[in-house]
Amino acid sequence: MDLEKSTENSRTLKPKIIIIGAGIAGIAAGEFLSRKGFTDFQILEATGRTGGRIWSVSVDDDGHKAELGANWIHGIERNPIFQIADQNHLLQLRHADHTLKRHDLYVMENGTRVSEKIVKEVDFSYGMLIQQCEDFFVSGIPTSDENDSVGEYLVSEFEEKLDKYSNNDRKVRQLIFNQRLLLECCISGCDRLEEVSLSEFGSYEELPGVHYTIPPGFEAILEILKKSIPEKNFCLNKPVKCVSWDMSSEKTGQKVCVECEDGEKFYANHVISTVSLGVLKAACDRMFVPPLPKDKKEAIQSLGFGIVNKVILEFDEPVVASDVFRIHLLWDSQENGPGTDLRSTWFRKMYSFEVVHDHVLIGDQVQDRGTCNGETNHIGSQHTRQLLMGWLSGNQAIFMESLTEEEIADDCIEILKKFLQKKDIPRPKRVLRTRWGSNQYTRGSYTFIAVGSYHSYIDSLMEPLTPVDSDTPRVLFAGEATHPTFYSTTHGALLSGYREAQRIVSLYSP
Ligand code: 6YU
Repeated sequence: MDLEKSTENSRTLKPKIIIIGAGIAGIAAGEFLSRKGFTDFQILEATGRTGGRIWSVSVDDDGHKAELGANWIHGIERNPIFQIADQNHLLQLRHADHTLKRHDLYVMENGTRVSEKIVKEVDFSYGMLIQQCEDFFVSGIPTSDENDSVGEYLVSEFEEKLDKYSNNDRKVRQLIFNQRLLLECCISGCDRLEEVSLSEFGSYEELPGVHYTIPPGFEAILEILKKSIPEKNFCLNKPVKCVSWDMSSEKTGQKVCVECEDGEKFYANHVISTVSLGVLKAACDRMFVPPLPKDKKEAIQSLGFGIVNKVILEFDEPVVASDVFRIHLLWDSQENGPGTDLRSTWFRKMYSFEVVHDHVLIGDQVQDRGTCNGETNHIGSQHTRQLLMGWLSGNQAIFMESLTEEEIADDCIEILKKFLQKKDIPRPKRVLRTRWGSNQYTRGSYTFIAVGSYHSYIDSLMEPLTPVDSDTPRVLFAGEATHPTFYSTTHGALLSGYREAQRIVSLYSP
């Protein structure tokens, strides 16, 4: 019998589907399939937990959470994550005016505080320059071939703006600008902005509206999506080794074989892969048989996938004054070149410490003085715990992964002593740090369009694999890296999961 014809007939039946990865893209795909009555699917997840790069951990017994991965809902309008959070009352603890009650400090290495007026002036110029970077893509303005990086553009344009300042005034502005570059590296997910394509920078679409955190934890979004997926459809601790996508199984009429590291095989009509771009970069050659087409491999190799890590310090007593939200670290200089001793410089890539939780313990009771976006009240001098969080990216971020928690604590104490000009910073009770770079099932944090790659590569990345003798997509690709405008975000990942599930559903709809 003509196998393809038999498959065409079976299109009236519900197919068997394998989803690789239980991050938000995989869970969204499963939720969409369930909603459409496609119940015959399995989500194979390599690790022992669902969520992938969404990972909320409890920091006490009172429900306070710290985010090891995704932190903010990036914008409100048209953001499906915001819609889920809002409809399910996950943002109720939020107080819109919280940040008005606390302020940021901008401090130089010698402890000198920089005036808000200068910061605002630099921020204004910096914001204009970022806008200009985006305009190259948005308005189709060509960039110069030799100088197509966000880093080079920002540095050379800012140099010009600095021309009218001299001495200390110039130095302070330069330090604020340098600090903004470190922050931008974390936003873009790169080591240096010289890696980020200027011509493609504006392809990322920023959604309007504020950036919320989710007080019960970002994982609460996943719990809501997971409600429509039966538990039996999840298969944890099942790392997939190989996807054979041009294999005919006459017995089953199903065409894709997914082989796991433990040797177990799953046969399916369709597979949705949601593994990260980092995993694809490291493993795509051995993961797909036959090999991926040339243009997809080129896209995988060329698109950027950087490392962003967090360092979270839990103190048993307040370190930062209760009216401070964030300390911006204005380092004197960056020592990033080859041969730099990372052991003595890694922390210079951290651009701030922010207070993520600050609560007072009165006997057995806990009163919030403010989560990331929470309310701040002065409640006297009872026992106060404080959580500070720092971010860093690139080589320094991967180096930090190799340090012990004691070493990280030692270095952070020195930073706080220096910038706060305090002799007596207590030892943190706990250090939590992420290791997204060495996590073998992530191999980095999120996608950016690197110099030499193109936004159109995302189209190649998401293109399904269809055997030559067929018109039926067998392996489909979702995950944040496959969203054309919202790459690097949770909403991009979620929408990509819906998109690929819909692609399958539409094959079976009359
Ligand atoms: C957001 C935010 N946020 C901070 C940090 C990180 C990320 N993001 P997953 O990897 O989750 O799932 C795949 C699963 O597959 C996983 O469970 C694996 O274990 C499994 N797997 C792998 N291999 C397997 C195998 N062989 N077999 C079986 N299973 C396997 N997003 O919306 N707000 O604040 C941040 C942030 C530190 C690490 C973020 C944020 C990114 C999201 O977390 C991420 O996109 C999604 O969770 C990915 O979900 P997924 O399902 O696709 O993969 C140029 C330019 C400008 C553009 N950039 C602007 C940027 C704004 C975003 N950046 C800031 C991000 C922060 C702060």
